[in-house]
Amino acid sequence: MKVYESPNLRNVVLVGHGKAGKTSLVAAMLYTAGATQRLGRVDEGSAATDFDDEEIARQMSISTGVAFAEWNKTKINLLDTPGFNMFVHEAKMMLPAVEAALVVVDGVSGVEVVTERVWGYCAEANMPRMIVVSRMDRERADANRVLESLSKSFGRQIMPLQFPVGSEKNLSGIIDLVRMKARTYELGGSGKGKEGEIPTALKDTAREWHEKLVELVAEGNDTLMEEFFDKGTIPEEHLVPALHDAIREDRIFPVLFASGLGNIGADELMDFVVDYLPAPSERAPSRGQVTTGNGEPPTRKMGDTEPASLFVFKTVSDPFAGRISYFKVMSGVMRNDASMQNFTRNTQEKLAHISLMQGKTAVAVNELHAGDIGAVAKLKDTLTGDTLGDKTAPIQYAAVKLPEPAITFAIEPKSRADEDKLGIGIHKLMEEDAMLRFFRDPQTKEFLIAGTGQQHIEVVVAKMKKRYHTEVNLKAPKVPYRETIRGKADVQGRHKKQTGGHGQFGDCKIKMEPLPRGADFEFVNDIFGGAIPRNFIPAVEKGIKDAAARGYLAGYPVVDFKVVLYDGSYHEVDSNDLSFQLAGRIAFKKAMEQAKPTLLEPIMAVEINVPDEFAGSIMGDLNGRRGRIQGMDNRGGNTIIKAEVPMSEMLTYGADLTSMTQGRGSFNMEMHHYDIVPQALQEKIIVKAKQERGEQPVEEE
Ligand SMILES: Nc1nc2c(ncn2[C@@H]2O[C@H](COP(=O)(O)OP(=O)(O)OP(=O)(O)O)[C@@H](O)[C@H]2O)c(=O)[nH]1
Ligand SMILES: [Mg+2]
Repeated sequence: MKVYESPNLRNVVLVGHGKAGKTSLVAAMLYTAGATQRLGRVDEGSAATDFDDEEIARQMSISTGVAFAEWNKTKINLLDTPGFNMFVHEAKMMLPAVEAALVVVDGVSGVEVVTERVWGYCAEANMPRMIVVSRMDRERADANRVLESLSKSFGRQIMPLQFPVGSEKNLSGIIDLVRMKARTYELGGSGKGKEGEIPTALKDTAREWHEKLVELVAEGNDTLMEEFFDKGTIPEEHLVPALHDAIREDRIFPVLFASGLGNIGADELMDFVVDYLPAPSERAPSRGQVTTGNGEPPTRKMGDTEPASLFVFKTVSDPFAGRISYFKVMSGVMRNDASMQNFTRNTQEKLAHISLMQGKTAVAVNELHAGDIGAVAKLKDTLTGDTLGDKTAPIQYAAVKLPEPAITFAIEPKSRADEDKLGIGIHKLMEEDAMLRFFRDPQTKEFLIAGTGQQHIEVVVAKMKKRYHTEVNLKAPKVPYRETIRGKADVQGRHKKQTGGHGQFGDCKIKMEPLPRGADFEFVNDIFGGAIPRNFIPAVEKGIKDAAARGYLAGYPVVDFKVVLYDGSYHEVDSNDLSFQLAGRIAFKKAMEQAKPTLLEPIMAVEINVPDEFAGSIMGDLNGRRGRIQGMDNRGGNTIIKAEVPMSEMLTYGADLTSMTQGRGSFNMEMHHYDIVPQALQEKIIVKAKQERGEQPVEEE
């Protein structure tokens, strides 16, 4: 395996709406570059970056696949992310590992809900973007319409660098609008186009676009502007580097055209990636997140002469190979068998057998240079988001922030044997799945599993069965209600047991008041003069926290409140930690009685995309679900509705939307905030929660 250095590397992430053609486009590039013997196909389960059993079974990407193509003396690392809304956080997680994104858009649908979502992730990270309109061979694919849809969503910086020749099943070539040449392809052929002149019928279109392109490139650059005014054009040798800079600086978002399945345009796409997208060495130095010692956090350039550091952006728990960590070399040179410090966890790791990943296949290498991407198996403590590096030069890069999971199910092991294996299997899966959570309801003792949506949890259940031979039943989704207070309280909590022998004594006085939503919990110690000895104060706090976790109204955690401990008393002999914990609990309960407790429910931010004719009925339906419409937008015959809706009303929305729109609607939702549950519903929820926990409903006095 040839060794590549930063100027000859390109790291790109493929992002976009589900089924836009990302995985197929990667397959086309790999085949065209000679990395695979055949053109891989998603529908045959042979695409290099969709190799997991679940991906093959569902014919969709579930987690990011990593592969590379060697092209024009450059290694292009390709990170193929899933576009299905429940897995789209993967796109965000890959951004620290790349210098550019290929935003893949379907030639028929243009910009879709997830396209805008991933565009937002890229914009936040100032990530250079190149748009690839794929599936151009499909019926009703239309270059002009897609360009319009792109400009409408992303503005005037959208600029085609190519234009297709022929359309739908007669798609036969691609025009390069920079060099003003055309390439002709055979649908389903080798992927290597034949260069020639632009067909006469398209000469005018091509010229118009070329001029617009030249103008836009010159806009940011005085010397080029002058040249443009003098000569009426900019020669290629000036245009290409200027375009490269404009793309790197997010001044231009170029648009290319292709067909992954038909293998059209992959060669020129790779040419463009090499020519126009930035190399790792062009990236601004990466800043560490944690200050070590004095002053500013350290920074590293993506160069070989810096001390070695690497960032782990993905983990796979393979039942046979064990844990595989995917990393980006952020600085320095990584050699096989190196020992490195994990700065996130303060442990040492040995990186034996580093490799490059070609889909599921590991290709062994001896060294990897700054800017490259690789993988290593069997690290002891390292997980996604960790920084490793040269012990003498500590640095820690920021891990990607993700939203909280949106949905919780109770799961039940099918047998005793399954129960024993359950925790082990799920914990392994959690290593590779950043949005998976697993815990136990402290009251019902049920196992709970949380994720981004029903399909996500179903994938987890399928993996548990296949990989760890553990079978579970899923029970109806649970809404993660919370409790809070709306009033203040001032109470005393006293625990006293002094009958014979060693007694117990704890006594505290607390004030309780509400905090803003999302503030969780705050504890203030306001004891003066030793009314409670300092060493018992954490026990009071612990007692209150434990009680809050168990809830007051319906067993849901109490949040967004502040406790001020301001007085109390103790006993020389009988006071101990436990007594003060119990005093804290008693005080908490008494305070809740006074402080107007209330239930909170999760409210989801929902985005629904339906053909215009369904918009009216969908809005009416949202009303019935206590939804609040936040906005509406029209896009090429479709209406996008944005709304905030309580989660409890959305548990079966996927199926409901399908039946309301004959399968033509799609939606996306994520956790947005918590809000107070209307009074009339509170009582029902409380009664139900108590029944589920096997408690008798309390009669009101
Ligand atoms: N006609 C046509 N079909 C294509 C093309 N590219 C992909 N497809 C088909 O479209 C479907 C989706 O393609 P994928 O490559 O899996 O799309 P994706 O963007 O990776 O989808 P997710 O992984 O779910 O986000 C598959 O059935 C492909 O065979 C293309 O260029 N032309
Ligand atoms: Mg895919």
